Amino acid sequence: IAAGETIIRGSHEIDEVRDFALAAAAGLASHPRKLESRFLYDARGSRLFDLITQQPEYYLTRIETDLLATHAAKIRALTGPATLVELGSGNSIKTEHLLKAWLAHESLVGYVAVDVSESALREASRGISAAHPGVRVIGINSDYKSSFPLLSALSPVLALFLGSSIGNFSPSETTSFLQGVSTALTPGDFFLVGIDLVKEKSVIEAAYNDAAGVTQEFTRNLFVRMNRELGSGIDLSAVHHEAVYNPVKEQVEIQARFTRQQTIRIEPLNERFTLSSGEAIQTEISRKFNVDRFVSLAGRLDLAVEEVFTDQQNWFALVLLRR
Ligand code: AVI
Repeated sequence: IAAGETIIRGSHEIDEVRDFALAAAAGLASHPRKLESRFLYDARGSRLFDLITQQPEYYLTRIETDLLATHAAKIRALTGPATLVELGSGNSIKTEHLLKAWLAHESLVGYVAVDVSESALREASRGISAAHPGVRVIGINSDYKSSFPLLSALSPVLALFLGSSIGNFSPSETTSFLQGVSTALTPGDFFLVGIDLVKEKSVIEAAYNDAAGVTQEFTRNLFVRMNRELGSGIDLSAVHHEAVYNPVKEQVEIQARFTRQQTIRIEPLNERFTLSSGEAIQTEISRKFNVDRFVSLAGRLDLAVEEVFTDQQNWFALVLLRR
């Protein structure tokens, strides 16, 4: 392979607006009403999420980046040579610490970035190729599941799922995701996953209610997108972001509450839903983990713990698993 960057566009045969319309209609018809969080990441949503990661209250990215910077060489020593495959790569900034540790051993490093956002993928791939000529970047523009069949061909692999993105899955989705990764990897491959840990409610809630209001805008942007793509006709001034930590379920529950009655149209399907004033639509959950319980779940799915890296306050963990 030669150094440089390639973008492979996957999943574009599906009609994205129709997929959004069907998912939105199903979510609005359900009780409680909800929308799938994957639709938060259009081009503006991805930019807003990048901004969230820079807010002082949003500790997750800062701590994970420090952990990667501190332990990248150790991670490379534990895994040996491997192609890095990042699922949901976003802006790839944190991954640079790993790439540098890899480049200290090899002149040519393979990095496969998988992301649903084409704009984020193009920008990240270009940035990495320019900064690190020894890195061969392949960007795959699809959801992470579509990349699973590639993993066995790329072995030895270090798969990455960073940022506590796994926290946005329900418990059953988490199990099937880990099962999917485990099945796709070859024995001897590695999987590095970032998880946000259970901690004091006030710290967690501050991270999802930043003072600058970026997270509020991130939630509201989902309705901006619905108005644009689905002709929903939502009064955006009636949409209020709420993020509350539920200590029993150990998850942040993020919803949009409507301060006025709304009729939400899904034009491609010619459907409409009427919400009364005060009704809410859940847009995301963000689960917080306990390391031991996470490691034992992974173990049941044939992913054995190799090493756990945490910060001094025990707020965030990077868990290195071996297939
Ligand atoms: C992408 N994901 C890990 C973020 C989180 O912390 O759950 C999404 C997010 N939503 C609001 N703030 C951040």
